[in-house]
Amino acid sequence: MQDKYQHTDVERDAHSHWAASDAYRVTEDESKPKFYACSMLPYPSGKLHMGHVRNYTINDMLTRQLRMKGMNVLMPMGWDAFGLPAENAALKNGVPPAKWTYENIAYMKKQMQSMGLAIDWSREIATCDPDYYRWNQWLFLKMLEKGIAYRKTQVVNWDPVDQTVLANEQVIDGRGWRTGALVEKREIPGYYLKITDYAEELLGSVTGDQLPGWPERVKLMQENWIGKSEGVRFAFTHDIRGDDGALIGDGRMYVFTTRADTIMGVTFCAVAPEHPLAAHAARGNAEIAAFIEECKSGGTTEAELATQEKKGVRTGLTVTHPLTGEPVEVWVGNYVLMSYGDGAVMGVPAHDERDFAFALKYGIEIKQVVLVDGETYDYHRWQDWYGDKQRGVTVNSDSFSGLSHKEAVAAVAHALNEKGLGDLKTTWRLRDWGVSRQRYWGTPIPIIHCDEHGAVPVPEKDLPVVLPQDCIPDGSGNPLHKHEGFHAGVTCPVCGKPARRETDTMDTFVDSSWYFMRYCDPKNSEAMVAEGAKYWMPMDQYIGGIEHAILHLLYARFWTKVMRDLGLVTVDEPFTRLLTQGMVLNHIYSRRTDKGAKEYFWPHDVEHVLDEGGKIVGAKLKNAVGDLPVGTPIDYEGVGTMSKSKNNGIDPQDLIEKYGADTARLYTMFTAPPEATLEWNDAAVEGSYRFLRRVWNFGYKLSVADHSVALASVAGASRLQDVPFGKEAKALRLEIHTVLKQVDYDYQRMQYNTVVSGAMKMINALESFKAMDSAGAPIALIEGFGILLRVLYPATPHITHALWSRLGYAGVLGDLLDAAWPQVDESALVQDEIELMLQVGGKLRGSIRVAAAADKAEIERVAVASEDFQKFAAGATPKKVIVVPGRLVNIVI
Ligand code: ANZ
Repeated sequence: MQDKYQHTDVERDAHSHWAASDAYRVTEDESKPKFYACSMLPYPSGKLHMGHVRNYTINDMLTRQLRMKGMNVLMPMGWDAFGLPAENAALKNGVPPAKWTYENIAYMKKQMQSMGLAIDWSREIATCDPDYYRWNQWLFLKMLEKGIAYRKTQVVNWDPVDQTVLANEQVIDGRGWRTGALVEKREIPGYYLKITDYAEELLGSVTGDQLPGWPERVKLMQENWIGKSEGVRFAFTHDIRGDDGALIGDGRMYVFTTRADTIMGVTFCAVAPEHPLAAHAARGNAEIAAFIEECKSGGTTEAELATQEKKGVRTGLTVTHPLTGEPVEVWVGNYVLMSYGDGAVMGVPAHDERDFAFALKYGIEIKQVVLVDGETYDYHRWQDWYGDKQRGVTVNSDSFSGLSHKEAVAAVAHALNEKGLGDLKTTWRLRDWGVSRQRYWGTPIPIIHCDEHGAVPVPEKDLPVVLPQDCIPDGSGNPLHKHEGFHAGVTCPVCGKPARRETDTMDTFVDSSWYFMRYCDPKNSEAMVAEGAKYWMPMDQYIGGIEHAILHLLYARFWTKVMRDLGLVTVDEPFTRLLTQGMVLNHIYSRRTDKGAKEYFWPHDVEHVLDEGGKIVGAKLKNAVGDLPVGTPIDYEGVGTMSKSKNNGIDPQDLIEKYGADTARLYTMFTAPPEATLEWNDAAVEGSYRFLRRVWNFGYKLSVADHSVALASVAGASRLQDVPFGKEAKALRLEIHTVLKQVDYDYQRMQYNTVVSGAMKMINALESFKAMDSAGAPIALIEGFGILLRVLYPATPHITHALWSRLGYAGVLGDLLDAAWPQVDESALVQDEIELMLQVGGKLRGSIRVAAAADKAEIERVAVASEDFQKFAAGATPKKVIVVPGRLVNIVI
């Protein structure tokens, strides 16, 4: 055995050992309980970042430990290989997205392998592989048949210069990211999936008790996104006619409100810029037309709408209030969404904050109709109580006055219903999922366009529709339009006449909605999923970033339910437990250049400037950077997520090369609990490495003696109870087993940082044990170190594997991969003697040791006689002695 810890040799040996036995390949073994743990599949961006290292190490610790506990564990890996960055790289470097993607995959796979992850690579998937995405296409066809997928027009971002559709993230401040041209909204046809049909069920399991293993905050985010809203939908009648003389909307302008109790406070109505009444008013009115045009270039997300300034124009149209019969003016408002409710709102400035701002700006009447006792209404300033549903009582509302929110809503709904104008209604925020993307690098949508028969589904037998691998996007639209090979020989499945393929591809969220099920049957060419999914699903533990808490998880849940309804799987929910790992952060250092631009500096080039209290007050260069000399003052921005653009990322590869994968793994596990953020700290990386060296050194010292006798007794664990351990050996066993008990609990709750601190306590206890002549000492040591190795193994599998084999544990207890998890020996926890805190007059003055079985009188006697007490009492006699069993003795003098 090498006397020094050589991580490169240790890790190489471990890798070849595992490779030789194909150690992580799993099958559907019915004789064992299964456990399926999976990390969200990475995008093959080029190389691993620290977030990946953290995520996969959590997954690895979980599966390695559960395997030792006798479970059949699956940890798969794959690549979310379609998407925009590959197209952007193609634009920049002229390499086809396929080539770029596969090269990245190869490199990142190597990196993962160097981390020593227990991945079953036989199940690897790349979503850009036709064997995978054919099933996206297949299920899409099934959804079309069932009416879950359908075609309708959609609004897209159009870049008029590049003549291309832009993704939302390619629109920056309303302009195309490449051309800088003002982006237009265009309506084009696309495919949608009816996720709204599943809204109630998707909501039910996040609000009910079906997902106890999910973080509350993620469930709440899903709940808000689905956004079930109970209110009243009703119509304002009118006789506004279009150019054809027909009543627009049959003479009814519908609105949705959650505050029907405020209906008597309506002083205006507002419609979305895309509403038919707005379009009508804009005809022949340049001001309105210009306003609508202006709204088109604004943001479309709800967040953008919520923060932008509320603006509008009067249409000159009026509608009739359904209960008072009074005319109400109609405005066009930029804060009204066409896609929510009916694209129109009743304006109640007195009780809705947006309407209030709008009314103040345009001088619209504000009419108070709700009162909260003891409050005074101020018409110039919004106060929170104006919108208070709980405490409010209706006023100024004729027959609806004096009612609570609930009573008033019911009464108003009833009155509207009597008039045939409206009723109670549930509205959802959730929209159907638009899956068409006007992009190249994605799953082709399996549709053929025929002049005569329109959009015809590709027959199932012709799947997959294979995406050409040789396109190099040039920024001007989807290259599939021009790719003649893609369209060559395509005929209409109905009439057989020449036709063209659909060139839109699917949203990449489709790919990630079910890959975790494909891992279960990765090579099946007959079916999307089969026996494997029956065995492994639902997934027992899913691990990923909080940034996927809404869309990805919602789509995956929806997709699973669709597959269930098609009889493909039997589970309702795909993920039993979810862990959202915290971000990895690092310090950010920057400086304004002479030209006013911001320049970021690598943390290794900078040192902190501290005040007397040790607080960071600034920073300066400790290495010369470019023209800047050592000592140049630099701005310290605090900590933030590691990112390329801020020069504060740490490359895991450097870390692995310098210290080894075990240190990288240990560090990320030790520094923070998995769900908390992790602040980078170079000194702590060093510390992790030093700790592993200590473990190695201890193992090396043990290795020089022959331990076959001790190993034999440790292997036959039941006989350990009979060993007459001496006092010191007993104390060591007490410490080791106490920590083991804590560690067991921490493993169960995936609190891996304290698992590592447990291991540190163990090495401390082992190192400080010197009483080799204590009875049973060698056994206690060999037992203790064997426990330490197993406790540490899931975090640092290489070094522990090496020590386990070289010290002979493997010979008696088997390969560490499948060695039984150590059992807490309850008899080792029984103490002969215990230590109690000694207080005098409530102040800590020392401690005493008493027999564990000592009664109160005996404890009092020992305490009063103790040296610590005598010193402080200085002859005084005890007035009272208080004993808190197992903890302390307090003597009052
Ligand atoms: C009048 C009113 C008075 C409202 C009041 C609120 C407070 P949630 O809870 O999110 O469903 N609304 C309806 N359709 C809209 C649209 N297309 N665009 C923008 N806003 C719309 O919100 C329902 C409320 O959002 C509705 O209730 C409506 O304003 C507004 F004191 O009606 B309320």
